[in-house]
Amino acid sequence: MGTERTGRVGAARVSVVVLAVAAISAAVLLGRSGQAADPLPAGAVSAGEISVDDAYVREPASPANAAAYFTIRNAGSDADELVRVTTAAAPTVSLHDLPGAPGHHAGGQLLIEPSSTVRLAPGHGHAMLEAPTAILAPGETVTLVLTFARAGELRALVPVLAIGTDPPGGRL
Ligand SMILES: [Cu+2]
Repeated sequence: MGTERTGRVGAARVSVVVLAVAAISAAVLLGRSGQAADPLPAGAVSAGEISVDDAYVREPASPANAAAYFTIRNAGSDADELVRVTTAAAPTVSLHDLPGAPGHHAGGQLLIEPSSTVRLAPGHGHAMLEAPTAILAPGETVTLVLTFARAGELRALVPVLAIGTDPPGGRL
């Protein structure tokens, strides 16, 4: 009898220890998620420390060209650069009208400072799909390949939005 009782007490102590360990593990997990950087927005794609979201192509007013817009976030501690954008939907994509480069000029590379966000929006830069070969009608999607100097290639599936509709992320 005595031995049995001791056995039960021992088992009870073990389960208390197990519960305590489980509670500590849960606390550690919660702590980790609580300390995590801002979660990526829905629909974001990422490569390394770079993520892209709120990407869209505006339905073109003329078939000669179409503008793509997106938001780039750099979560890293090093600057990165958007070197080029390509797509199967157009033979040439140029960065135009970039922030800090007034006018509708081809802008070349786009610097993304550490821990910063760059949003391209009407009047604040766009990637221009020149002479697009795809039909860029609302409801269609286009795959853009963004190449960054550090993070490498990032592919974004981008919707074509009808003229006049609000962009993802709202108007700037
Ligand atoms: Cu342009």
